[in-house]
Amino acid sequence: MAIERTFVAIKPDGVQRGLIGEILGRFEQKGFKLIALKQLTPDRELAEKHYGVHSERPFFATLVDFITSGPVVAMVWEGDGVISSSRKLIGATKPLEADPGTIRGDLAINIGRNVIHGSDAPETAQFEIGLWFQPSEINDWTPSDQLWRVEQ
Ligand code: IDP
Ligand code: MG
Repeated sequence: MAIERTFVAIKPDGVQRGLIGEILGRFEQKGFKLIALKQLTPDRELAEKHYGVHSERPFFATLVDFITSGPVVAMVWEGDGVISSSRKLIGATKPLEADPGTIRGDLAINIGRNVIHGSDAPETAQFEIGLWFQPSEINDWTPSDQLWRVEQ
């Protein structure tokens, strides 16, 4: 597996429900490396670009209303295979179909309130990281316990 970067965001419902620590902890405990983190309320332009692939879908306007309704916690995580692994940690889009043990499976019920976003492929990860973060906001660092997570 190659070292990858992925964009993850705790949506306004996750922030409002006090789930930031719980969600962040799952990525930390897995062993991925947090290289960028900020809280912001996205404007419509950012939200419409982020969800541009869904612009023709009937739920697009309500999705943009929701994601711009309050603070979001935006992150970049780095590690071996982090893009697909994050999607597994997150679980299926419909929380009632998400496996127990996943973030959506454990913490959500409704598709429109599924608490977290994660990039679904290398191209979308690159696009979303560039959309939400300036290069100067991304921190390249080596965790002091790296030796104990990754074969050297
Ligand atoms: P994903 O978040 O698992 O990648 P996508 O299909 O990319 O799922 O959809 C983006 C977001 O749009 C979902 O997380 C969900 O919040 C919302 N969404 C997707 N499909 C529906 C729907 O049928 N009704 C309402 N919201 C939806
Ligand atoms: Mg998606």
